[in-house]
Amino acid sequence: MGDSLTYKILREHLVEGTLKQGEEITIKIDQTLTQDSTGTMVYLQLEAMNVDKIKTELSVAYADHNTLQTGFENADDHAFIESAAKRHGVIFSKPGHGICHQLHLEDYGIPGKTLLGSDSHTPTGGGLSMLAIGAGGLDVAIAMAKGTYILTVPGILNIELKNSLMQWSSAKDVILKILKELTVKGGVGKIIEYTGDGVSSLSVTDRATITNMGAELGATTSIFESDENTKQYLKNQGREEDFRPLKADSDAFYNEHIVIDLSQIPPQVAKPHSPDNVSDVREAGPVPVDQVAIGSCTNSSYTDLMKVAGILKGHKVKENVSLVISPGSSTILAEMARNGALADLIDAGARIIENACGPCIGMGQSPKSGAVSLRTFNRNFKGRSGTNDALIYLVSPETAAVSAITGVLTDPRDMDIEYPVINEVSFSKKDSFIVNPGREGKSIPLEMGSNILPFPINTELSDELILTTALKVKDNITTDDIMPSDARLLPYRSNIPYLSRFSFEKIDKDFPQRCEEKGSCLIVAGDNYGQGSSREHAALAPLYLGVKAVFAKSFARIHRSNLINSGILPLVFKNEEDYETISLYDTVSLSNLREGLERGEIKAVNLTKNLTYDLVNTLSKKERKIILKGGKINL
Ligand code: MIC
Ligand code: SF4
Repeated sequence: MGDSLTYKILREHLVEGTLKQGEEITIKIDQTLTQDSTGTMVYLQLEAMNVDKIKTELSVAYADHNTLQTGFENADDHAFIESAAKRHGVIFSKPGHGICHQLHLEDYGIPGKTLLGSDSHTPTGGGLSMLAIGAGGLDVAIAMAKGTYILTVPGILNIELKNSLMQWSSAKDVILKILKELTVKGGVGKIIEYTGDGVSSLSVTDRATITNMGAELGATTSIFESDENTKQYLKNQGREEDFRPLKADSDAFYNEHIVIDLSQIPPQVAKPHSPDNVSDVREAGPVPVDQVAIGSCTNSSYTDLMKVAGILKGHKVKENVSLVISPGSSTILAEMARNGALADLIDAGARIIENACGPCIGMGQSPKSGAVSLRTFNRNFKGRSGTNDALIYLVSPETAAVSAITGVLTDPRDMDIEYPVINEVSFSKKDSFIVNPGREGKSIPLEMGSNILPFPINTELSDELILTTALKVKDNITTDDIMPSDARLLPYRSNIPYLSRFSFEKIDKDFPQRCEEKGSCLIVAGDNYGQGSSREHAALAPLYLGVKAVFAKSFARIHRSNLINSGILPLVFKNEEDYETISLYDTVSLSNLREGLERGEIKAVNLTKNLTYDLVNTLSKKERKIILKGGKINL
């Protein structure tokens, strides 16, 4: 049988190991990206590794998350990242340039290359046929230092797309529909490869919307082939020479195969508080709306925003509605300023904010109490907007724009309005927001602001642990739950001691204090623990607070790696019923850990209840070494 596109790229990049599902392999990483809210840790870690020269072909440090400068902290972080980037030969993209994933597509992505990014939505690059994977900051620092990444070969899920979309439905509706069918756990342990005759009807940015939200499925990454649309996209960006045609063999082997008929997908909406809580927009009904937010790495491309401008032209945003737009890049915004579409948006009553993540990560524009906010973003976890009781709905740009006019959640097919047809344009590019690294390298001093503190480092694993259960949580806990991030807390991403005081704030605000009182602690969790973002702060803050182990029914991929990298044991219940029997404050002991890790099974004793638990150690040999050493930095 032939190769999938994924296997072709993995084969080209294989450094060590056997390319077989479930095997651990080392692959060459061609490119890395970091952003500012995970980036300070990455560059602190790179400094700690004392690396002279990075080994990647290209590495870019974007500043796009922490762009509200309500105090000195974010600007200090940017100055630090810029200085570290110069020291290590990394390109720095200044704040205001745009959102990392949109910018990387426009300026640097190359079909067939591997990309590792310290952000969970790095798979956006799969729209441009990259094998683009999100990872914790330390793994990205190591990829820069060594040019490699270790990965367990996932199963390949082939989603065959048939036919083309109906008018008013778009790529966002496709991925929401897939989320409805597969759920937020449906992609765990998988790479999703899209094929079929429907692919040619989707532009690169449509494809990127779909691969972007593969992160919400829990997938390692998602990928499309590289074809004439890819060539046209690169040509429009002035980089036709980066094009390379790529597709799977016609008899490629896939572990799973499903078919989606694009022509049968009406506009979709993900209702509060999970991206897989999806229904047809018509079914969800005419929910009155307070805020509409358009942008994010999912839906802020030129075509998306031009469609929004086309819909809003000559209309007025409903009186009770605040419409806020954060374009994906300065190139897009400048083009819309030149062609007049920006004026159409402003005339309609849109609030234009910076080219950045903005409201997607609660960095400003938190909605009013109890508000309904329609967003073209990718995550609608409770509290992520910065307003804990807000109800966030995820929709396409078309549905968002139409609903901003009507003031209620509206299927665009139900409004008598002409469908906006958007023509391809060649972008005129400026490099005003780019700082290229000079030749001075390590002689450049690091600019360390006073809020940038050393990251916590674990100690070697002891053979016996006596832990207090400091928290018990349910299924699908997100990293936004573990380490909330909004305009208030994002400025402290470089200050783990301060940040850790807010760990699990929205679920159990006494958790940090409990840890402080009890010393060595345990977290008990349900399925898919740690889904969502790549922020290693969700491991570093618990590490700082004394968490030594997490017992869960299952873990999300990136968070599991971040726990291991921090030397925190991620252990899985052999019998899921055992989860029910552990209570807050129970004392749990783990003994003969080294031998247990070697054998693959560990026994824990609940000393409070006199019960024994079997835990499965899912650690690979390499991961075991990391845990024994108390984390990857130590190793
Ligand atoms: C997110 O969308 O949650 C973020 C903010 O981009 C995170 C990264 C972070 O927490 O800094 C992600 O997706 O990895
Ligand atoms: Fe930024 Fe939101 Fe995309 Fe995360 S999901 S990278 S916060 S735009």
